Amino acid sequence: MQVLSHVTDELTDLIRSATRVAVLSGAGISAESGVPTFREAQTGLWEQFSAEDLATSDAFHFAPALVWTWYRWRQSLILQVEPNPGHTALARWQQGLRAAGGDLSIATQNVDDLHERAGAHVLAHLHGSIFDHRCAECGEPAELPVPGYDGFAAPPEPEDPPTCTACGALVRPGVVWFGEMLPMEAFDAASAAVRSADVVVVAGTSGIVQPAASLPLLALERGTPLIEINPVESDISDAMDYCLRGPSGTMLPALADAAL
Ligand code: BJW
Ligand code: ZN
Repeated sequence: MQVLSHVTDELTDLIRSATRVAVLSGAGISAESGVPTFREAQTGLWEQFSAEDLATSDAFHFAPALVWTWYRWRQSLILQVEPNPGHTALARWQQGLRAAGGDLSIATQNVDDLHERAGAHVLAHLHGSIFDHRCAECGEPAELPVPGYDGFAAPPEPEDPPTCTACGALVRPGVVWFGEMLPMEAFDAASAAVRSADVVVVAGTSGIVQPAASLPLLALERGTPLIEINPVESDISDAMDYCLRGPSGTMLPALADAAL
């Protein structure tokens, strides 16, 4: 494994020759847009809880208003921020490869829409979307207006979730909580993309949460080069061929420049 502070000539040669690139992104790629990562300490109304405590169906069952308001507030925050140079570099790289007959696929653990707003096509949202809603009991989709919170200020108090028009149960966010299955189609598409890639880029994830954290390891089956972008070592750094130690807002534009 090579730990690097910049894109070297060797890495440039590797990237330039790759026509099929698979990118696996996590919360770190949205950090420079102002979206807190999942494992950062929380503030305001939620400071006594870790995000891991709130992202479960048990938490929603026992404290629905608290969990619901956390998600509505996070939606507000995401709507108030913009994609950063990491997102736009991936969109540019994807467009460049597609124009040349290749492809760059993005599978993200993120529930935000910043890749899309940067102009990229996302192959798989492995943990769902924070902007989708469905009934917690019957699964009926629910359309809701944009939340009225200021995403930079904590809401004054928790609000109850709305109820399902079909069965009257509570409406929940369309994300994947701990203990729940990932959407099979998204996981299969991400696996296939990694298996058919010439190079795999893993950006901004701690590599803690399964089964998403095991996706990059599929690249090892064919000896496909793995590149990690993260300012610090992650749980999956040891499996990487190259670790670019820095923020994705700097490293992804450098990789895209090397590629195109
Ligand atoms: C930067 C940066 C910058 C900062 N530039 N980088 C095997 C072993 C042990 C446990 C399990 C296992 N298999 C399954 C489990 C259980 C569980 C799990 O993995 N638990 C772990 C905590 C151990 N997994 C599940 O429950 C999954 N389901 C499942 O396995 O189903 C099968 C099953 C069903 C029933 C019974 C048994 C099995 C579901 C997982 C769902 C995860 N959902 C969440 C919440 C989504 C909704 C929401 O957002 O609220 O997804 S959890 C949370 O973690 C969120 C994230 O997508 C996910 C990953 O986090 P991520 O992206 O890595 O963020 P961070 O914050 O951890 O890291 C950020 C990184 O960025 C850091 O490294 C920074 O350094 C870096 N960074 N600035 C680049 N500028
Ligand atoms: Zn229902």
